[in-house]
Amino acid sequence: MKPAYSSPLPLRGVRVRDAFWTREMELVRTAVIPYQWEALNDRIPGAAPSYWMHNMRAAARALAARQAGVYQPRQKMTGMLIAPAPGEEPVEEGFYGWVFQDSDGYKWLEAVAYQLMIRPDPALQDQAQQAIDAICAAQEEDGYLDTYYTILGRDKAFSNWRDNHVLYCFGHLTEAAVAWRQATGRDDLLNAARRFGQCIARRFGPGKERGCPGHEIAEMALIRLYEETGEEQWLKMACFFLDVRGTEPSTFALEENRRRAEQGLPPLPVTAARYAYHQAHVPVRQMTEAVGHAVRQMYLCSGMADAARLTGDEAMAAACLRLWRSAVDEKMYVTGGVGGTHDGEAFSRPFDLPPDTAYSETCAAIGLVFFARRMLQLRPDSRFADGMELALYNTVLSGMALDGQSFFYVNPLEVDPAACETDRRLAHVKPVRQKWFGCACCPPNIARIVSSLPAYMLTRAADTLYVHLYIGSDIETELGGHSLRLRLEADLMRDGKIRLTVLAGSGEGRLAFRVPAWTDHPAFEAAGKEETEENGYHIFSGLWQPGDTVAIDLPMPVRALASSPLVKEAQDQLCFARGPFVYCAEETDNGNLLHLLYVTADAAKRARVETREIGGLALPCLTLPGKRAPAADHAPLYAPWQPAVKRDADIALIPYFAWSNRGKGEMRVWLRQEIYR
Ligand code: FUB
Ligand code: ZN
Repeated sequence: MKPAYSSPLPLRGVRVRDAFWTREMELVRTAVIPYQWEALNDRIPGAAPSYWMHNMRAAARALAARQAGVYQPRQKMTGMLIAPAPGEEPVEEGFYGWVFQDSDGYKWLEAVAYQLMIRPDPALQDQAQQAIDAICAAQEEDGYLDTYYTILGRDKAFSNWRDNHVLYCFGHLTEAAVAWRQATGRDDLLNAARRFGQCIARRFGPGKERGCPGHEIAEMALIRLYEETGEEQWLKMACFFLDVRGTEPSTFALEENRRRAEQGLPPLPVTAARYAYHQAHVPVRQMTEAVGHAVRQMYLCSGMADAARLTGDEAMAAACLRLWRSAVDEKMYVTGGVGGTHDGEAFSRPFDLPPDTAYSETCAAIGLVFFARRMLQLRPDSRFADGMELALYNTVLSGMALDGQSFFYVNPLEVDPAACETDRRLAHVKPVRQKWFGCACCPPNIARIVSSLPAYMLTRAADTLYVHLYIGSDIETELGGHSLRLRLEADLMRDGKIRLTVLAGSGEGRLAFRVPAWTDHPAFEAAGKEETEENGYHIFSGLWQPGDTVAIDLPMPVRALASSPLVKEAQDQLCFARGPFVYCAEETDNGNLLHLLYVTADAAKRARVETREIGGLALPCLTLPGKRAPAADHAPLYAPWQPAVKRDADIALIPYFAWSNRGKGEMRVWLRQEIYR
């Protein structure tokens, strides 16, 4: 029987009450969102300026000047980062930053909206309203809304969808607009998104000009707009963008050649490799491998999965499954990160997962979480939730310092600060988090995903509630047409003992609990209910009434993980994990030269789990028995082989997401394996 599609619960229906995640969500509310507002207004000393508010105001000025017939752009459109000349101040009328700078503030607004759904905060709402007023003032008469083009040359507004992120900004605007309406009931931002959408639709669509986003996100955003408003045109627009992608004649090729013609250059042939970066090398239903820019690929997959669910498009769903397998079974780091190469911030070849030169962008891991949730909606299968959880607890969180005031864009699995600081091959890898970035896509993306955590925890089909993530929470839902109030008690930082209690209401239906890949011998108990297992979910069915409980025990042994023999860089190395957390060794605890540490798989069984404080947070850390090889200072570079006399060493490991919160030092996820012969 085909499982019914499921939907996330409305955010207001789930209140997170979890020792770990409540703190993360509170951190985002109290520290990250205020910090990012300062960043958007260029008030963080020593941080790269954002120019977000500046650009909104400059666009409004440009519009007024255009109306008065005195508008003259002062800068050239280069498609690259625009910054004031050294020693000069930004001019009021100028655009600064990347072409997609607008999206940073949209993501911030989306995060604010989610937080307002959790708890009203008039001061924060006012601040967001200021941002929205600035956005609306920057919108053109015909609905166009992209400060880059409004300031630098509206006549070119639709000339380069491949590179210039117009639809990326539109997508983020739309996501924020839907969240804002859900949080406040206000339509101001939604109308701005609709007007921009209509402006695009007047020119592009079936029977009009063809085009699709060079950086995906509009697809899933349009589907959200459709689901929020019921206005079918947005679903159609999303499907149009998906259908155009990868078909001939390539719209990107046309744009490229149009620009070349403008410069008097001959047209270039279209090569599949060139377009793979944008996932425009084949039509979406024929895609088999996750390729190109990793964030783009994950966002595309998310839009495809949404479209497959809403249109029942089996070929699209099958392509999503192939892309999932490629991304997760062949190209994902053990930390849930994706994008193995900094060359194009992209997916590399299958099994090419170098730990030190990894890209593993925070946004790409966030994209994987988006994709996973949408796959779960299509078909509840615990493997999607396993991937989602891995990315969330490790790479997504590693993107932000424990105090919420600095961020990683790239999330390596091995760091030697001296190498990062001197070796240009590692220029993208930072040993410490940055206050802000010229390209600041990741920090506000973390804010919006953490603030909307409940959207990933549970989904509901007509008669089944799926618990995908074990995060303590109070849940209001419907089951079999009746309202239920449930309490889920969980604390995966401590252990895998979970309890669900029906607090109020009664209803007939199924409660489905994920059996995580990280547990062994799990136990599920609920008196008087029928039990089944389906696609990695333990399901109890029956009539649920107040006082009913489900007791779950998910043992969380420390696990030693090895990688496929095809991952060259991780051979004969082990990494340790417990529950959803992957661990790493840091110099602070173990001294430098972490490559000289040796472990055995057996050490997992002898590991001690101890709570230690890192960055003010009590975290479950591991101590393993291992060895350290000597590092003789004056040893010759090469010498006849002799057995190294390794000494016993206790190896201290901390959760990967918490690395680099105690100053600069080496870090390693994969540790060398001591091989006994
Ligand atoms: O291009 C917009 C965003 O900036 C991408 O998603 C990130 O990878 C960064 O390049
Ligand atoms: Zn990013």
